[in-house]
Amino acid sequence: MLHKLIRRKSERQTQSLAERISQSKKEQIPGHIAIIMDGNGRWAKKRALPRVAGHHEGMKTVRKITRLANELGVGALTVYAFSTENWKRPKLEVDFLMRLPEEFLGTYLPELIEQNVRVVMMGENDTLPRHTQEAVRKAMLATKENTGLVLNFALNYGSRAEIVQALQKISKQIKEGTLEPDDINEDLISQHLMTCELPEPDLLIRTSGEVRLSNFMLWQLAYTEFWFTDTLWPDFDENCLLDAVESYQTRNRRFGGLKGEEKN
Ligand code: V07
Repeated sequence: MLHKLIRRKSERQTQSLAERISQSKKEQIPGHIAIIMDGNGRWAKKRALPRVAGHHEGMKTVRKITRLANELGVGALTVYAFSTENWKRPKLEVDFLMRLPEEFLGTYLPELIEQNVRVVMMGENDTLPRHTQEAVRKAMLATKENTGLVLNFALNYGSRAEIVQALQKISKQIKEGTLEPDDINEDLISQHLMTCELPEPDLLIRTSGEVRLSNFMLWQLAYTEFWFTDTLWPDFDENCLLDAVESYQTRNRRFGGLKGEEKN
């Protein structure tokens, strides 16, 4: 009897998740979602576990959210895995974090391939440990022809450094005489950022109650809808993503018919 009750309850929950998914798909799905995955350390602390246990659990959330984003038909998902600021953390924590790409890909690359997901990365590749670079490179190579969700890992990424790098590239072209100062416009700058292949994010999610951008995609987020939640990243599940997407869809509905400047 108890078993039956428990099964019925879990069936109800699965059903309502499936229902929510199909409801969401009837409306505009954000083409690009960007996420600041905060609260892994706090999640661990609450359980008297080491911080790295929170990072590890957070990695499983990346998998879960990637699957749902792909199923919803999201075009690109950018996740902030490691910022240029994160090097200041204790060495042991940094070493652990730098092993996570390998662990993630070692475990989930086959299913990412099966789900037609394309893995890409933005950030400074050269200063990552060799083993991290190799794992990411292999995954990008193995998925480069995939046409489903683009899963973009911001790894050793900082937005100001990205803008500096773009300006350096543009300045060099001017010095060489292949570009005129008057050719500099918003499009040209966008084309020199690490996101040049991706559309701008439609929805930014930050977990764990912090309400700031922390040097994440400053240029690209100019027109993006923001969704902040107190939920810690390891606790962020399918229903949490649907909450964010539904909120985006409600805002979108309110702006129905309005395009571009009128929206702002
Ligand atoms: C990291 C787990 C998610 C929460 C935030 C911090 C910890 C997945 C990756 C990853 C990166 C590149 C890649 C494949 C997977 C990752 C770091 C940290 C450094 F190609 N999760 N995750 N990388 N965390």
